[in-house]
Amino acid sequence: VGAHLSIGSECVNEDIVRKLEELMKIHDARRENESDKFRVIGYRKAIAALRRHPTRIQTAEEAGKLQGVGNKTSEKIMEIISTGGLERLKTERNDGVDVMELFRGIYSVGSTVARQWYTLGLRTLDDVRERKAGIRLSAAQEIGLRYYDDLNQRMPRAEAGEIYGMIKQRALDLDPKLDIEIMGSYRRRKETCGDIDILITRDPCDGKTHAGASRCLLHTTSSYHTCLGLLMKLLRVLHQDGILTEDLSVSHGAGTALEAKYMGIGRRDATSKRRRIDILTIPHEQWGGALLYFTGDDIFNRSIRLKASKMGYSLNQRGLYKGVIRDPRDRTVKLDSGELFASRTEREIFDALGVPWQEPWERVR
Ligand code: DCP
Ligand code: MG
Ligand code: MN
Repeated sequence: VGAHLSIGSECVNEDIVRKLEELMKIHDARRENESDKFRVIGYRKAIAALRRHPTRIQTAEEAGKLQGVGNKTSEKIMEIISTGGLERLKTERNDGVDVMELFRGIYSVGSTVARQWYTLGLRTLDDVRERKAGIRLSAAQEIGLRYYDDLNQRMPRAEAGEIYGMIKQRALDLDPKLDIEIMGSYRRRKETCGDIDILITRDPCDGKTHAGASRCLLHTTSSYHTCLGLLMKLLRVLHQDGILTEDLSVSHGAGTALEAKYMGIGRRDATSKRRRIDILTIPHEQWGGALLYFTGDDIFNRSIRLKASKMGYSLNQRGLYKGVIRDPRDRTVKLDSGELFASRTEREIFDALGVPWQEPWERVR
């Protein structure tokens, strides 16, 4: 932990990091195929390793030893060291990449829409505002366009903490028995946050043990009402108090997936920038699974999910499942969703996987 966590502080390999970051951005903006996606992940790992490396990289051998740095990347690193440039950047970067990056900065605009607009001849945000070529925007995209500058800036950690505190207070005013936690980059102690990720649940039995779960009234009533009903009440209060300003989406799971998720925009006070806010309400027994997933980071999630699947489990945002049967022809299709094995706490999941405990701020790329 330590030094590399402070973003903005220079590291001894900063020039290499910058060039690789630029190349990563190009592949991220382009996203024509799966290989672009894997390249992005690969470069992210390599960049993280470079940032952690305390000394100046000088040889290809040294570069190759870094986590996530393969032959091709180490060749690029050597090129940067010896020439100060990277030929690949010139050949890959073109007008389309920059414009797609600009458009993808609009909330809810992905690479497909960005490419479409580019193909239609749009080049600037003004083109989008004028609805050039007759393009249409969804409600969320319109909000994304209106607050483009605000939403493309990360907020200081302190501001995320303040907004979280305000939301937590309103939630506890509604029901003092709620469990509330902030997740994502804030929980990992990053210095800046892209958004605010909040998890809410409630123990239906108030922590008391019952002879059987079915005896507990709230266990037999559908958690659906607990999740969505509570969330709606909270959203109303937050709007009344001016903490939430715009809604982007509300969704809830059907059937046995009883969580509800809110995505919206809010601000600390009328003079502050608008910030992205995510609020998730979940059934009590999924607390650990949700906390683990939404604390991330996403690279950490990938590796712990891989570990779970190698052990015959399946890990998702609801928890660790045992006995999942996948279609051998298409591993993404579950023939049997298995049974929930561990999910109440993060520790329970780490233990089940035999993974030594890692604090949230140690789970970093
Ligand atoms: N997550 C994931 N895979 C995704 C999206 C999210 O595993 N495709 C998990 C890991 C993230 C967490 O959810 O850490 C929260 O998502 P955010 O997009 O809010 O990411 P962070 O909070 O980590 O960073 P930021 O400061 O940019 O919000
Ligand atoms: Mg976040
Ligand atoms: Mn988020």
